[in-house]
Amino acid sequence: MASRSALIALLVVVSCAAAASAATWTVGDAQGWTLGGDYATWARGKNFSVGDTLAFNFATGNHDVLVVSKSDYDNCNTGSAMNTIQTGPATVTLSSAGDHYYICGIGTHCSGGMKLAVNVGSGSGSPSPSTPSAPGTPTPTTPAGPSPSAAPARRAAGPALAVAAGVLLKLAMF
Ligand SMILES: [Cu+2]
Repeated sequence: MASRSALIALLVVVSCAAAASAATWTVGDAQGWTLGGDYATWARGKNFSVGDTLAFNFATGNHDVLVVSKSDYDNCNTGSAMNTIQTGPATVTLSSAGDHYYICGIGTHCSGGMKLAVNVGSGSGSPSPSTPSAPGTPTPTTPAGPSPSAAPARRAAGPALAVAAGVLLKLAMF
């Protein structure tokens, strides 16, 4: 059946479109949240936006994530964290612009390098539909009809997701 592969292609496209809306940043990339990571280097040059997510990959008990102030970050003070996440892997949503600080509260891990500072920009995260085109953002908007996967339809991610869910259900019933 040709329709079936087409549907799978649609699913792939939908997944890509959904992922493009808000970024998930895996802290330390493949290394994860661990001793020996260099999180200043990791964060450098990344454009964090409000609504993005930080994913801290660690095994529960080995590390944790403390949300702290700048001075606590600078001094590796684990005693006055604003929030403590002990279950790994952990995800943290960047809900406001500005500087955000995270340290590990286990042992001397923070002074060993398990500390992360991110600067969240205020501009790029806000959805403003009237803006003509953000500079440097490639947006293929014309959905080419018959071509299989040329133009991902980035617009209707919500409805498309619903469709994809239905498709998955149908596929599961085969
Ligand atoms: Cu740790």
